[in-house]
Amino acid sequence: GDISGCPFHGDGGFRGLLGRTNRDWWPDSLDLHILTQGGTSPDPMGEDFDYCEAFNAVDYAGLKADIKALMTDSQDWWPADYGHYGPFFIRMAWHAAGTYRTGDGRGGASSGQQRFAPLNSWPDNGNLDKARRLLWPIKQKYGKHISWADLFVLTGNVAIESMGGPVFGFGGGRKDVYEPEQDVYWGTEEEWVDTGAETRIIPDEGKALENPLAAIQMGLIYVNPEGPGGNPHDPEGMARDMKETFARMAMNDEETVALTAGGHAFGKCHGAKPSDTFGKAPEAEGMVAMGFGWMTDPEEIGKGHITTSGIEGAWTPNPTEWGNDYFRLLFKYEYELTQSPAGANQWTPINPEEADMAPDARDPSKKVPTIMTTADMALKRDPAYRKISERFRDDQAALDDAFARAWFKLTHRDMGPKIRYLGPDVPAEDLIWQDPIPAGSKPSDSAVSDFKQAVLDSGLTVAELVKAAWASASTYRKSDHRGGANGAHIRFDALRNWKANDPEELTKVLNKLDELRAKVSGGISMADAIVLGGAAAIEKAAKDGGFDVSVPVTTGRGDATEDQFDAESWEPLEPFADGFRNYLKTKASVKTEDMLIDRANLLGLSIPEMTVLVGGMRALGAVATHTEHGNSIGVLTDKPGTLSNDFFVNLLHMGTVWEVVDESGDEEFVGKCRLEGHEKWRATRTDLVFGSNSQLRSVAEVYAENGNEEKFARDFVKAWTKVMDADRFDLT
Ligand code: HEB
Repeated sequence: GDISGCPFHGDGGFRGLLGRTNRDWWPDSLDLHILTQGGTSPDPMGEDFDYCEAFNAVDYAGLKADIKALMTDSQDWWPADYGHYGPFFIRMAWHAAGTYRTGDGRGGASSGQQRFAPLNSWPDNGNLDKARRLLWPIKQKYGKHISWADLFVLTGNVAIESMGGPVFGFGGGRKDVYEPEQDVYWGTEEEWVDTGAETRIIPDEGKALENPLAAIQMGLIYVNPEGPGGNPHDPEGMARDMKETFARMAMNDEETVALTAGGHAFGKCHGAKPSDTFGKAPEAEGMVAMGFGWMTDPEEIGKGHITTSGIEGAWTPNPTEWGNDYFRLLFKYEYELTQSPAGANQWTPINPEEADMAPDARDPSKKVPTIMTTADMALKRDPAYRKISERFRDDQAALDDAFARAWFKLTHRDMGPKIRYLGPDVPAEDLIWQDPIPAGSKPSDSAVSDFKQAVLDSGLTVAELVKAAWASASTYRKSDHRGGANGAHIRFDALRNWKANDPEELTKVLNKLDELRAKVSGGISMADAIVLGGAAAIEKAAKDGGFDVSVPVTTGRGDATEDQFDAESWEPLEPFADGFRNYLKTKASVKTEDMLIDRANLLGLSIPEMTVLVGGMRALGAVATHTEHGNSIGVLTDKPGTLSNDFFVNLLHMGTVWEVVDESGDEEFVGKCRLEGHEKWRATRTDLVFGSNSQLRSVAEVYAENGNEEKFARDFVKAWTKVMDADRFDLT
């Protein structure tokens, strides 16, 4: 991928890592932050709670039956359109999952974030607060055995099934969190979509959608249903926005068409009244609203006078039944641009037959016109979408299959490998986007020690071996549980040739490891060999530093085959910066040290773990070759390849003064002898931040202190092992 794939590449501006945060949107909201200071967890279930065990003990059939019964158990405080909550719940599940983006793997359904700000108050999530509250009695009944996150998705599935729609399967295992995620960048705009946030793709002005964002305006899940920036007269722009945003959700054109048409086979849009007659979003509401937002006069609710998107009407004559009416009507009629009672742009069929009209949501005896949004119209106005739509119109079975599969992918995309799925409805079929890996086997202890010895005798350096193991394991991201050392995907061209990996060197190392593992009796998988090579190197480096530490390796990794590997889907995993290897491809729209923090977060590391890893890897010489000072930048030691705390000692040494290397644009620094002025070291922002930032400095000091040398070595090995094992879901 080129720079456009960089999750931090914007349109030239400079921004903070997190953009606009909850505190910026709602300065008055209660600050619970101070209670999690010092690492105290907000999770009431405690550390010992095992959600997998709890889920596996759930009365799954009873749970599904209760959810199904709820579909038609209309409540006066929020009556079901057509007497069926199914469509409403599908939208809830889709919006829970639809925040996923490939750029950094964040968003998605897997932690139940729709319960928290900002998502609970996104304009696009309007009235979904009611959907979640309808589910509370069921959540309460099944308690710890079903997480909110799982319940959202399962309810979407049951909704589809209960209306006769096709479902591919369900995997549970989404453990709830009890706080808003703070690591997700949602953009910098200071307005929401409904109060003036600009659309993010304007080709005429050279404006492209900033990575990793996948939504077209602040507060939307994907596109603006009324058209680009609300303009219904730009069919090309509409299709362009849909293609761009859905691609960032890992969906191709066929999946996009199937999902949109399949989803809109159900339910209706709500735009009965101008939206200024409705209350604020939940996060901004008064206390008596008890977490609800978008308050409507109860009498109006009873009459069905609801406004959500502002668009008004159903897509089909049978909004609670799966079928092909959506495509039938889309192609049968010419549609004209009209306005909803709330003033939104929408499309209405010209001269519809009575039988093609929809029932009123509260009064089945009354007939109302159906509608299409501008986004729906793209499915026939855009040539590529149209071809797919026509095929689906004429082949119901093809639509059934495509919708079921795309829905399953949508709702499970961020769960990682299939081994993380729980429950009786997990489909047997392996899917390429799950990054399947064959089961590995465990080599004998003697095979492992023979192999490690052979590696040390091979002439490969400590730095080379450590870099290779890091290149493999550090692809992991906890946001969607993809990447990692398991599978040995690093040996495929697409990954091996990432610039961060020093491809030539890595190729040499991998070839050597491959050759050596073949000589060991019983065999060792390539994935294990890469990790064992790193372990052997670190043990040697520790010994050279005077520490007798062993680096534990849990073998049993498997090797993915080429046909289990979808190279394109791995593109967003390429590191554009990896502070651990002191690598930076190009200056980005965030500070280089921000990118270290981001990567540490995706690896699941704490501040001390991040710190000790950086210091250790620098001492080992495991830095990428990317500047003229390639192999030495940040390596603040005169004995590289030895595991020592020299990086911290020398970084904090008062005998050194640092200066910016002018032509580096503030990215590179030279450390000079304070007394004599000669050059001692070269370093990057990622290095100096451990001396300049007061909090990181306090941790760096610990590792530089006399008496902590061995602690440094042991902490390094522990953090290293954590990264190597980050994707070992087979171990627990
Ligand atoms: Fe949808 C609804 C748009 C996709 C499913 N949507 C809706 C609405 C709108 C829309 C505007 C209305 C809301 C209210 O309430 O008002 N979508 C849209 C767009 C897109 C979409 C623009 C992209 C293209 N969907 C989708 C998907 C799905 C869906 C993918 C799934 C799969 N939706 C849905 C549903 C509904 C909706 C089911 C209904 C809901 C109710 O009824 O409540």
